[in-house]
Amino acid sequence: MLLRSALALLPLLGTALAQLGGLYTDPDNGIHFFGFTEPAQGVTFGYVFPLVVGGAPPTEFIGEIVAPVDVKWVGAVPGGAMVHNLLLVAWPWQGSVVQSVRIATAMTGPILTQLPSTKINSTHWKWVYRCQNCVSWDTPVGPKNIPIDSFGVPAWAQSTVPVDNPTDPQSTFQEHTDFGFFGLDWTVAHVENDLYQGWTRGENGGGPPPTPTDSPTPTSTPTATAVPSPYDYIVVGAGAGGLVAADRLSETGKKVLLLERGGPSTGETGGNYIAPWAPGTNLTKFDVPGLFESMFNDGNPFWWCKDINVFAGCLVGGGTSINGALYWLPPYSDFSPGAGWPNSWGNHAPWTEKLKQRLPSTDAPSTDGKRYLMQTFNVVSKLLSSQGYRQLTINDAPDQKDHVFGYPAYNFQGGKRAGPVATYFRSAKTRPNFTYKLYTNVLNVVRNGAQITGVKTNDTSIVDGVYPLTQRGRVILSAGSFGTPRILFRSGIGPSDMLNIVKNHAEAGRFIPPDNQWINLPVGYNVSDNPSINLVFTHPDIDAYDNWAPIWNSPRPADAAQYLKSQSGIFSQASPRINFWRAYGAPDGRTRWLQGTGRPGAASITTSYPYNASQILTITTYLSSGITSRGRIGIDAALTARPLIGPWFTDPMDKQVLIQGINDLLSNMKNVSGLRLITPDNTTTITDYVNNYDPGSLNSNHWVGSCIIGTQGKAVVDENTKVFGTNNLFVIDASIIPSMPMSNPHGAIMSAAEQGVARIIALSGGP
Ligand code: 6FA
Repeated sequence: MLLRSALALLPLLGTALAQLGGLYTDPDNGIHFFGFTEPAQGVTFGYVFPLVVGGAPPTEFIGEIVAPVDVKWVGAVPGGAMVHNLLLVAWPWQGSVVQSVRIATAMTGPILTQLPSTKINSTHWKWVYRCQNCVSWDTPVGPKNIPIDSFGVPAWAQSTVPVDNPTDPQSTFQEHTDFGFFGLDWTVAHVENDLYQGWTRGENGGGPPPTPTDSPTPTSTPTATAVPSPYDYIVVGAGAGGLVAADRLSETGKKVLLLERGGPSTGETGGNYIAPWAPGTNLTKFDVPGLFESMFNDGNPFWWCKDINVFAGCLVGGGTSINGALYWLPPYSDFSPGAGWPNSWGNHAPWTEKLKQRLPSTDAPSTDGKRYLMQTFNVVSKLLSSQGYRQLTINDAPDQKDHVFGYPAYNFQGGKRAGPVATYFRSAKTRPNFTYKLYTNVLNVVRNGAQITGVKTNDTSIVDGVYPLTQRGRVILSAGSFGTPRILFRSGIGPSDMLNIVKNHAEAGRFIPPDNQWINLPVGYNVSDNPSINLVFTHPDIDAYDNWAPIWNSPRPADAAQYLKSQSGIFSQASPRINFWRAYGAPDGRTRWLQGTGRPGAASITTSYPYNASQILTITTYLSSGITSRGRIGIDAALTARPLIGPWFTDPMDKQVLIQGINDLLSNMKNVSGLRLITPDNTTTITDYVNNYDPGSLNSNHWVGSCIIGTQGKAVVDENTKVFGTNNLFVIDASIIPSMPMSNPHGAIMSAAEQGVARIIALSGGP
């Protein structure tokens, strides 16, 4: 991560697992609905149809949505998937409910009528409606309908962020903050026509509710009958590791399925979260590099994983779609035996070369080749030069990391975020043997002892939510340093304390293999992350860029216009303006490296000094390669993934070296006229500042090592990235990396993925 840490825990909204709906009677109107209350915000969705008479299917239904007032808009999709489907959207506005039908393609005139039991009180709003001509419709991909004579999987979506113009029923709105599906047996969601017609006239109740035998019981098994055809490779997670793996696997011509729990990110993936100043473009928040800082102060941060209590991106691209995009080619030492890699990984350079061919870096991302807002570079480079540092093009000499500084290298192309999404994912999608599914959360692998036969997901449109493997098929977990361990725990792989948490969980406990099939591996141990300490300065030359606060809503007009015109200027770059490294020997005989990143602005300032807020800059100092501290991550009783033991400064030598590095950096500040340190101020020493630093703020979100590569007994995966004790389960993501890379890690992760996936392809016994 760059400069940010999850000071506050993200709210736990709950995972969007599909569950079964059932019969309920609304006491306000006596209507017998078939529906479901989702567990995140407690929004209820109900539907009821008239009976099928004389073979003529009904063309309409009555529905309702009941939502807490905190929920600002709700969408119901009875047909079950968001694309080419009937979408009904409603929100409360000044005592009324505003309603609309959304569908991109032709429909024979849906008629929406609000029924009288619609109401709003101090805690909830309720929309009861009749939807005529709403059961079937045409789409560019053929006719679609609500499957009223079978089992269906209606979808729902909602947001805690209001629509853009609440008086306009066709108002635009930002992407939902939560969504899900539930299973419903539409065949029983019908009542006598007379009763139904009475309800359409606003009559209350009447008639007995359908007998229990007519209605689905919430505990019954879904009757989804679709069984997907088996895949040769299933890759779980579309992040830094997963996209490299999926693309390379699909090059082999084998049948590859990529499952991603989140939704689209950049415009090319279907993302549409666009700043108010870029209407009509496909330049989403995830495309525009200069919007990076706005990831952390947005009212609708749907991209963060809600069930991981540090920052992690749950969308296409994973962390690479929301990060600062600092992209470093790894030095030799990152993959050396000394860093914990198996000897057979020693000659790693060709794999980094493959990565570089596919995704070159740039340190001048603006399309006009110029660099903007460079005052921070100028000030900090003066400080470093006077300490014997020299300037390099960093990625031209990855092995030179002592006393060097340079312009930040990014994964941007054409002034936009590129990363693995605009490269590996783009090419995978062109291949007919490659399939990907979004919003598909993998819960566990399905295994029979050592053999994995498929993955279980939240997809209720297929039998048991399971995507099967071919007989010699393989699963590759790429769900990240927290996501992959959780899937392993839920699959009965890991330390027994974590597996027992799963076993005791009401839902997950039903699917964990029996104890005698548990595989005891150190999943979650050996975790490291860079401890990072922020130093805040002022200098009269600095333009703090309004501390990045207005960039989403009201940026400096000329900068926004320049970017819109040609993807050039300040918005073509994320906030960092300089990076540097220095090596330190230590009394324990190890070498550790200090990394620094400088940028205009500051995430937080604690100072007794008066200061000019328009002249602030931050240097984040990290301890990187050579670090010896380790922590542990795991899950709690709600299955939220979280650090159990923080990985920072468990070895005091790490802290000693970082303090030394900071003192050295500050030692000759007087050589840079006008440079003033404001955080920490003169009320504390550097040692006390580091000692008293909030442990949560030490987090860099560069987590590695939770499924460490190495030898049996010490590691989770072997030198071919195969999980010990299994025949066909592999891991390719940050979690296999045995120790902190030299720099912000996504370059090293993608490079590791190149070698890892090549080993999987070459390994005998596969598809
Ligand atoms: N790394 C850098 O190199 N440079 C940076 O500037 C940088 N900045 C940041 C940063 O600013 C933030 C806020 C964060 C959170 C991280 C940063 N990092 C930076 C770190 C870098 O992004 C991560 O190290 C890197 O993305 C990790 O790559 P992995 O492949 O290990 O994991 P990802 O998180 O990228 O992807 C996991 C994917 O799996 C996600 O798309 C997720 O939605 C999906 N997933 C998780 N569980 C799943 C499940 N059960 N089913 C299906 N999909 C799942």
